[in-house]
Amino acid sequence: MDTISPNAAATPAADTASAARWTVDQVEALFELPFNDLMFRAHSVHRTHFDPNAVQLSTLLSIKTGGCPEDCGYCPQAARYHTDVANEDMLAVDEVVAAARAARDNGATRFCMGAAWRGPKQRDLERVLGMVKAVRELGMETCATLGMLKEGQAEQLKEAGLDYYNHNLDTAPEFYGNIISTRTQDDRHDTLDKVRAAGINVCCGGIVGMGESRRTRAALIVEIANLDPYPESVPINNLVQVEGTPLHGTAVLDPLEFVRTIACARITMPKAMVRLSAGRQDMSEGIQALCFFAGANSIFYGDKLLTTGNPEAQRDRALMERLGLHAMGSGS
Ligand code: SAM
Ligand code: DTB
Ligand code: SF4
Repeated sequence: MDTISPNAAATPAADTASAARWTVDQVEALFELPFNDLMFRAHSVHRTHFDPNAVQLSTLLSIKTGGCPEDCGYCPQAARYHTDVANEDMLAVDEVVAAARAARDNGATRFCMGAAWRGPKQRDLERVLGMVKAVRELGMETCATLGMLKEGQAEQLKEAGLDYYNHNLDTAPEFYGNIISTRTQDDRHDTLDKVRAAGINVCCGGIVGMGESRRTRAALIVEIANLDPYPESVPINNLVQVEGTPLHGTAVLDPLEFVRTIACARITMPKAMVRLSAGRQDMSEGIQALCFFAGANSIFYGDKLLTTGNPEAQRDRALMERLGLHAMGSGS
């Protein structure tokens, strides 16, 4: 049990990966704590499990951009929305290796390759396997996000040396149909199960700021935290509003509510890497500092996410320096 809690409410039966079962009421109660109580509790959990001043740096690369057949309401890469994103063929292995080397030389320890697919075709997967092997040879951790996987594909990725597979649940079950209609959350769970069964680390998070309620945010955190075991890596994205997507023009989330979401992820998934993901470009440095205090210990590092902007690496280094944060080494 959590003895440092300033408030005995909302503590699950245990805090181990497989035993804790959170309820939406419990997590909503966390969201509703006075801000200082929530921050104290989240930071205390964070310190118990991590060096509180270490931040892991992951760099993203879009290896296949645009033209996606899915209809995710937030995404600039869906073929059906008219955004400024130009479709591009899949990159060649050597282009990816060059980008990964640059990311490594800039201080990133993990390289994440994203593709605008519903799922990879076998021929496309084969080129990705070559990318994974080559990036690993640079001494970096590898991550891929390629959409839904078919039988046997996760095993091939594992065999190539893939360390993490990113596949987000994105939002709570009851809100999912408002955002995406071309697949169900069960489809997402099916791929997450395949990734877990293949022995690849699971990276699974979601997006907030899509017009959902606080209870829906709590339900998203519960859904992720109750995966058994919970993911090794949990990206929390703030919606990046892109003109031409259905969610463009959504009321912007109170930044302190984003911080609360990070805190709830930390409390419910004490040993996971919690990534302060998309949305940092429009976030003040003060809010980012609060996110680190609340338990975020990973960021996307580099001037671009997949198609949208991210703070320049130089600016992130300066922020880390001001906050006395250091980069986590590879493998940590
Ligand atoms: N196509 C694959 C899929 O959807 O699983 C992989 C790439 S997709 C771009 C990866 C994740 O990026 C999505 O699951 C979503 O969480 C996130 N994402 C996409 N567009 C976003 C946006 N505008 N703001 C925040 N996160 C976004
Ligand atoms: C994740 O949770 N966020 C990243 C990564 N996983 C693949 C993607 C963010 C994408 C933001 C919109 C874009 O740049 O296209
Ligand atoms: Fe396609 Fe992924 Fe974008 Fe959805 S989030 S439209 S699946 S690229």
